[in-house]
Amino acid sequence: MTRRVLRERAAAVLRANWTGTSTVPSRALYPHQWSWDSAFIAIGLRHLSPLRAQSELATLLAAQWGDGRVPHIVFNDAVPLDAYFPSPDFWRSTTAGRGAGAPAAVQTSGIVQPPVHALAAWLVHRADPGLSRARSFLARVHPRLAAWHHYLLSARNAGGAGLAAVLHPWEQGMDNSPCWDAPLSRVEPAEPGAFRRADLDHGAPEDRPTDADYGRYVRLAAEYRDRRYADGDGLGAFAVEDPAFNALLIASERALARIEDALAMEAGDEVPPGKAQLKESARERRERTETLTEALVARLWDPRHALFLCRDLRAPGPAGELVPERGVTGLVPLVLPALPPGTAAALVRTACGPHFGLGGPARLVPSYDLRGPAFDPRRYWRGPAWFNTNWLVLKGLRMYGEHERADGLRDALLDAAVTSGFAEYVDPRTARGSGARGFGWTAALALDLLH
Ligand code: 9YW
Repeated sequence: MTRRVLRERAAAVLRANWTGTSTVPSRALYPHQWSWDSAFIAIGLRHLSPLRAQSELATLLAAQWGDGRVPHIVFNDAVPLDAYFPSPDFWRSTTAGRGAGAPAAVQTSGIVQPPVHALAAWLVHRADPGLSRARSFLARVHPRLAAWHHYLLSARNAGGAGLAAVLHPWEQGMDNSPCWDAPLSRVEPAEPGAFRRADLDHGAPEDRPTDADYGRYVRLAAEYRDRRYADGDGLGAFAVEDPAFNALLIASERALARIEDALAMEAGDEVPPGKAQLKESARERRERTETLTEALVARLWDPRHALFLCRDLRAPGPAGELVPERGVTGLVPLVLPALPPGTAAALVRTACGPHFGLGGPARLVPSYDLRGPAFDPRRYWRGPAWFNTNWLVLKGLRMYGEHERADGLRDALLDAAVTSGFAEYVDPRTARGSGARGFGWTAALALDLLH
C-alpha cells in the first residue's frame, strides 16, 4: 500500500472521530474526550490541520480544574448517559469536585491521565508557528500547562521524592496492567450489582479487563470522589509512582521550557509574565528535568530487571516497594535524553531481549512481558501492543541512535495500523487487531510516522 493511501485512511479516521471541538478515541467505545488520547491525537492531527490540533488541546484545557488537574475525561453532554461507564452522574464533578475547582460549565471525571500535553502543544506550535502566533496559541495554553504541572509536582508528590503518584490505574492509562495486580489486591471490589459495564456492549469480554478489575476501579474512584477529590498522603488505598507517567512529565517539562523560551522571544516586560520571568521559569524547569530524572532513576530503576519498575507506595516499608513485573511502562523513560550512562543501552537490550522480544518473536513492543505469568496477547494491557507506547519507544530508539531498530518498528507499526483497520491494540507477535477499530491515536500516530 502506498504512503498516500495510508495517509488518506488515517486522515479519514481522524475526520470521522472529530466532533467539532475535539476528537473521540472511538465513536462506539469511548464517545467523549480523553486526556492523553487528545495529546497523542493532536500530535498526528497537526499534519492535517494545525488549527484542529490547537483546538483539540484548547478544548481539553478549558475543562481544567481550579487546582490545576486536567481531568481524564471531558464529557460530551450530547451523548446518552448509558453510552459509557462511569458516566458524569458517577463522577459528579460539578458538586463533589467543587472544592477542588471543577468547572461548572462542563462535566468531567475527577482523576487524571499522563501529562503528554505540553509536549503535544510544543509539537503543534512547531507545525505552523505563524498560525500559532497569530492565534496566540502558546500564550493561551501556557498558564494552564504550568498549573497542570504544578498540580502534579505538588499535590501528587505522595512519596516525597518529587515524582508524581497515580491514585488509580486509569490515571496511568494502562488500566489492567499486571503491574497493578499487587497494589490493587488491597482494594475491596465494589459489589458487582452496583454498576453496569457499558464497555461490554462494544468489546469482547476476553479482550477487556475482568469484572473483578472493574469492581476495584469503581471502588477506588468512588472513594476518591467521596473524599471530594482531595489529595495528600495517607489518603486512598492505591498510590503508585509509575515510570511512564513520570517520564512523560519530565519530557513535558522540557517542552514547557521550550514554550517559555518561545514566548520570551515575543514578550516585552510590561505584560505578565514578562520576558525575564518566562526565562527564569524555563531555566527552573530545565533544572527540574535533571532532578526529576535523578529521582526517577533512584526510585524506579532496577538493575536486575534492566528496566524501570513501578513503586507501590502503599506496600509495607517507609518507601513502599518496587513491583517486580515487566510492563512497557518501564521502557518509556527511553524518551528521556539525559539518562545516566549505560541506562539507555540497557533499556534497548531489554526491549530486544526475551521479555519484550522486539525484532524477534514480537513485531511490536508488547504491553507486558512475553514470558510473564500473566501474559495474555489479547487482554488489553496484559500483553497486546498499543500504538502510543510503541510510538514513544520508537522515539527513544531514534534518539539513542538505534535507527535500524527504529525503522523496523516504524514499518511494523504502519503495517499493523492499516491492516488492523487502526485497531486499539494488536497481538504483538502476529499484529492481529483487537478492541475498537478506527481508534483515534492509532490513526494519529500512524500519520505522524509518515512525516
Ligand atoms: C477507559 C480511551 C482510554 C485510554 C486508556 C485505555 C482505555 C478505558 O481507553 O481506558 O474506560 O477509560 O486504557 O489508556 O485513554 O482511549
